[in-house]
Amino acid sequence: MTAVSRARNLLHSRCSSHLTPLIHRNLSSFASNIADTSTALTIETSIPFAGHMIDTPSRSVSTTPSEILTFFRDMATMRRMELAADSLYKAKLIRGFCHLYDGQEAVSVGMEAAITKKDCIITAYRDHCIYLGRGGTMIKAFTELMGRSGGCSKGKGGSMHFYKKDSGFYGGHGIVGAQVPLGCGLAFAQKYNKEDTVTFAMYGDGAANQGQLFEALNMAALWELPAILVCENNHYGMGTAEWRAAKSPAYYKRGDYAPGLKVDGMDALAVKQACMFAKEYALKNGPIILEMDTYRYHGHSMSDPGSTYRTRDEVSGVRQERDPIERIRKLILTHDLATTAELKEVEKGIRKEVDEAIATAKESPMPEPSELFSHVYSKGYGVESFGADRKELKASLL
Ligand SMILES: Cc1ncc(C[n+]2csc(CCOP(=O)(O)OP(=O)(O)O)c2C)c(N)n1
Ligand SMILES: [Mg+2]
Repeated sequence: MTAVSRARNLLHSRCSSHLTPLIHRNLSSFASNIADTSTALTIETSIPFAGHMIDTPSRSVSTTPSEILTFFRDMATMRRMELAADSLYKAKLIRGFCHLYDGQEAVSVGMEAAITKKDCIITAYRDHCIYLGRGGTMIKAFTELMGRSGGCSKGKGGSMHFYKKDSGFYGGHGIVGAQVPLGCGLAFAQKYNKEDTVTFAMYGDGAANQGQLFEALNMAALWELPAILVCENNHYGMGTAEWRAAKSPAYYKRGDYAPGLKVDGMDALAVKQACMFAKEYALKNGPIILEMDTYRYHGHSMSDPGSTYRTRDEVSGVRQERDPIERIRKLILTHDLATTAELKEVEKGIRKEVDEAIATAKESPMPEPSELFSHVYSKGYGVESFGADRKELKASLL
C-alpha cells in the first residue's frame, strides 16, 4: 500500500461512525495515530521568510502526507470549535470575556509540529486553540468556557485562562503583554535545570509596543535564555490598526541585539519551518523573535462585531486569498492525498464531534461555592483577608 493510500484509509477511518469516543481525543493523539504515513514530501512556502540580523531558513519544507492531513483536521477542528463558541456565547451559555482564534489556526498547528510537549507555551487571552494544540480536549475546553467544574481550569478561569501544565501550557493571560516576562521566566527555569527545551511566549501586535516586552527581551538576551518571542500580528489591537499604534510595525525587527524572522502565519508549513529553526537557534544562542503575519476573522472579543474599523472586503479578501485551512485543502487535492468529498466527510465528522463535546460539557455541574477562593493564592504564605473594618476575618489561606 502506498503512503498516500494509507493516509486515505486512515482519513476514512477517522470519518467513520465511530466518532463518539473521539470527542475525548486530543489533537496530538490523532497525529500519532497516523504517523506511519511517512513518505517524505517537500513543499515550497509561497512567501519567503524575511530575516533581521539572521539568515533565513530554507523555503523548502519537509513534510509527510500524514502531517498535511493532520494539519487539515486539526485546523478544521479548531475552526469549528471557535464557531461553536460564538453560538454558545450568543445563547448566553458562555459569559464574560471570549476571544476567538479563527483565522490564526496555522500558528498553533505549525508551532506544535516543530516542538514537543516538554517545550513550553504561554500566551494571552486568545487561548482556546493553543490549549487544543497542547493536547487539551474539546470537552474540557467547552466545559471551561461554560464555567463548569469539569473544565481545564475547574470552571474558574473561563475563556481567558486555559492551562495544561502537564503538557507545558502555562496559560491563558488577560493582562496584555504580561505573559512575556513570565515566558522568559519559564525559559530561565529551563536553562537553570539544564533542560534541552525552549519556551514560546506569544503576544499580539498591540502588546508588542509594551515596555515590559523589551525588559524581558533584554534579560533573556543577557542570560541567553531559550526564549522564542512569537508576535502574532493579526494587524489589530482591539479596534486599533497596527499603523495607528506602532511607529514600526516590523515587529520582527524590534530587537537591536536579538534576531527576528517574519513568517507567513497563514501557512502552517512555513510556521513549522520557522519554529524548528527558532528552537535550534534559541537553544544555542538565546532569544529570537518570530513575527507571524496572520489575521483574525472575528472581532477582538464577542462585544466587537469587528466591522467598524475594517472593511468587509478586507476580511473576505483574506478568507479568499490566505485562509490557512483552504490553503492546506488545496495542497491535499493537488498532491492527491484525498478527494474533495473525503475532506467534506472529515468536516462532517468534526461537526458531530463538536456537538457531542458540547452536549457532554453541559452535563458538568457548576463549581461549588467553597471553591471560590481556592487556586487563587498559594497555601502556606500566611494570606488572610479581612473585611473593611480590618477586624472580621473573611478568608484565610494559612
Ligand atoms: C495592560 C492591559 N492594557 C489594556 C488591556 C485591554 N486590552 C485587552 S486586549 C487589548 C488589545 C491587544 O491587542 P493585541 O496585542 O494585538 O492582541 P490580539 O487581541 O490582536 O490577539 C487591549 C488593549 C489589557 N487587557 N491589559
Ligand atoms: Mg493584534
